[in-house]
Formats: sequence, C-alpha cells, structure tokens
Amino acid sequence: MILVGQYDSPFVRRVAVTLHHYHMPFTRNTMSVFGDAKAMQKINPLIRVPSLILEGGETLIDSGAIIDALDEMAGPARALTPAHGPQRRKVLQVAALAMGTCDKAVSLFFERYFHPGKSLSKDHEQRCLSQIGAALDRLEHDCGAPWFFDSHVCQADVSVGCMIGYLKIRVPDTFPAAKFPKLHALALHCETRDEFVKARPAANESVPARS
Ligand SMILES: N[C@@H](CCC(=O)N[C@@H](CS)C(=O)NCC(=O)O)C(=O)O
Repeated sequence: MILVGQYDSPFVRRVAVTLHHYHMPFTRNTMSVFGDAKAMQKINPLIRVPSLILEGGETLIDSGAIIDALDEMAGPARALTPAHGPQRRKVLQVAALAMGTCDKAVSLFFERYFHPGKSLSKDHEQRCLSQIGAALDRLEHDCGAPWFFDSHVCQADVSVGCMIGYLKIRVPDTFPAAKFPKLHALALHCETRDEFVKARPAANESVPARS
C-alpha cells in the first residue's frame, strides 16, 4: 500500500498511526497538495490528502473512509473502532469532533497564512476560534485517563492525539495546555507510543511558500 500525503496533516497522520498500529506495511508518497497539485489531482480530484493506494491499484480517499477499510482488513478483534453498538457510535462521535476541529484549525491556519495583515478576515478568524474552542471544551469534559475511554486505546485516542499534534504546530494559541489538562495528558501519552513516533512530521513536511 502507498500512503499519499505528509505527516503535518492530522488526517494523513491518523491513517499512518492506524497502519502502524495494525503492523500493516506501507510505503509513502510525500507529494504536496500545493507544490504538486497537478500530479495530486490525478490521484484525488479534490487535490486533498490522504489517499491510500491499495496493492491492486485501487485508490481510497478521506481518512475516515480509509480507516474504515483498514479496520475491516484488521478484523473486529484488532480494530481500533468497535464493529457495532453504542461503543462504535461513541468512538466515531469523538473522532468526528476531533477531525471537525482539525477542519476548522486548517481553515484558521490558512486564513492567517495566506491573508496576513490587513487582508485577514477577523470575522472568519473569530468564527474558527470559537468553533475550535467549543469543541475542545467538549472533548476536555468527556476525556478519560489514561485513554479517552479510560482503559483501552481506540480510534478516539488516535484522532484526538493527531488533532492536538496539529494544533500545537500550526495554531498553538488554540491549545493552552493548562486549560485542557486531560487532553494534554492524553496527547503526551499518545506521543510515547511507537505508532505515533513513527508518524511524526519530518522537517521537510511543511507549509507551502506564500505566493
Ligand atoms: N475529510 C478529509 C479532510 C482532508 C483534508 O482536509 N486534507 C487537507 C490536508 S490537512 C488537504 O488536503 N487540503 C488541501 C485542500 O483542501 O485544498 C479527511 O478526513 O481526509
């Protein structure tokens, strides 16, 4: 399998963490959605990452849909998301909130990055900050220890861990650790694990140059 995308994306990183967790071998294509847009569009018409190219050549897009396929390959006994019932709903809801927070964090980062100074939309910035802040309050309230659902690691932890990793590097003002002690502890716990260490962004997996 070939994972397309860079690890500074929380969406790509959560797929990589999941692949490592399942000990599924893969190689990487670290092309950029900005620098390599034309080539990227041949893989995903939306010019987005992650994509996962399967052994037979089939291409999957969207981290949620990709992880769903990986869970099926891993089988219900190993899957990071329970196969059915209330536990499945709970894990998927936390992952949805974490990935939705990432959507807003990416929007916030791009607003600040591509519209610096006077061209920045304060209204858009404030809306993103409000959405991210409220989502983090909810996640902090619901978070257990040492894992989100207390005793066992699951896709909620992978998604929240990758979300916090992204917030810290791209929009650090949104994540004051003292305000979110349970999430902060969860992220530190995640980052000690082999699958997270193996999926850390390298120095060259970075933001596009401003045009
Ligand atoms: N819902 C998608 C979101 C993917 C996404 O937003 N990826 C970002 C990278 S952080 C991207 O490729 N953005 C480029 C663009 O949308 O132009 C997923 O979970 O995979």
